[in-house]
Amino acid sequence: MPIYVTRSSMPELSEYIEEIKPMFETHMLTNMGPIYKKFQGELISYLGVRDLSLFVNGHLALEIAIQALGMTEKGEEVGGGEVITTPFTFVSTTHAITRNNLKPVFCDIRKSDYCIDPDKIEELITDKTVGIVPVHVYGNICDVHKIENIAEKHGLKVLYDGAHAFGEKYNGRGIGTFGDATMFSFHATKVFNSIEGGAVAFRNKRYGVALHELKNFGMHTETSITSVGLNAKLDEFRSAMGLCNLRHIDESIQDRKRVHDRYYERLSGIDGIELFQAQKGVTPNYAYLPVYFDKKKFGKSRDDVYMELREQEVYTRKYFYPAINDLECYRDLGGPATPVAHDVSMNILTLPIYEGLATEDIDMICDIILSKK
Ligand code: T4K
Repeated sequence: MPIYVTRSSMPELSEYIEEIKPMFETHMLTNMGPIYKKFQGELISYLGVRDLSLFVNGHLALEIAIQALGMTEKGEEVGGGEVITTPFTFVSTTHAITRNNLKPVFCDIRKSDYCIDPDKIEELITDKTVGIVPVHVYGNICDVHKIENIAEKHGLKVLYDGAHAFGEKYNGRGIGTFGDATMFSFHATKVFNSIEGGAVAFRNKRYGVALHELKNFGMHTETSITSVGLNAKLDEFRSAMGLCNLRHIDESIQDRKRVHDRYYERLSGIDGIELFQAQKGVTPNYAYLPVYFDKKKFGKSRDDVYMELREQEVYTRKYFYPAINDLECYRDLGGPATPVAHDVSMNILTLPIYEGLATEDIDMICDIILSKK
């Protein structure tokens, strides 16, 4: 059996059927129905956030959140707003900025956590900067305090792309409570899924109204349309899947920890293999298993390991290669060089990690990695 980088968590079929059964009586399938509301309430409590709005996917959640926070409007006021963000992410982050007619300005990352380097943000701020969109990449937490200080000093909005950070806490505080808002993705490939889905967690009630209206065609009331919105509502079937998966999320994360720990047992202390070191105060979710290969020391490059594993039907991923500012659609944007992001994107590989991945399979993967070229 091939092994992929991840495998979606799913409940028992009977559990899902139980959850969707009422719909066959009520015929209420979407538009923020009772299952959506139940799911929303349980998520608020699980994530420890003040409020959140559910979306059909993480990307649209991010795109709409940028608008709801007022970055788009401010961008028009200043004649072409700029948003400081990371080049080491999935392309969705950057597309969400660009599709709001804002210019992404790429700030380099730190080698220690692959997140935006807070010490390099301020030098990129101009009179056109309207916000910062950092990413908790792989579930590694950004330096939220430094970012908050910079944002306050310069009057900027902060929207975290927390697509990978579901359920994480920093010093006991839900990660979705930092910044003005945080997006979570519930895509099938994530730690937690509702098949497709996403959410924006926020504190300010004003943002809640804007998010709610923008994802529902800009409808303020039945007859009053106050903004140019779109349709990005999460439906009842997906909400039901979310409710089921939420019941098992703690066991699922616990099992990911088992997988993570086994890889670390096998791969730690090897010259040329760099593993991410746990962050102080962070309750992790083990979303990804990134490994940085230093060819000079290890003897094999990231691409060598990728190919060797592929030959044995182990499909790892080069998340996130190329760096965004090396992609065809962004490479002509200009901006400062981001050598750390470029280097990391060239040398990092994400190994299979998911609930239920057998220890023998992890060992087989490690044997292939550690075999001589
Ligand atoms: N921001 C960040 C930082 C993100 O990483 C993402 C999404 C977003 C924003 C946007 O959130 P969403 O709009 O997606 O909610 C995947 C996902 O499609 C994407 O959600 C994710 N990031 C990105 C990092 O990865 P692919 O093209 O690499 O996925 P795919 O189809 O190759 O799947 C990988 C493996 O997962 C498969 O080999 C098998 C397994 N799998 C896949 C699917 C689709 C399953 O087990 N079940 C499934 O249903 O993009």
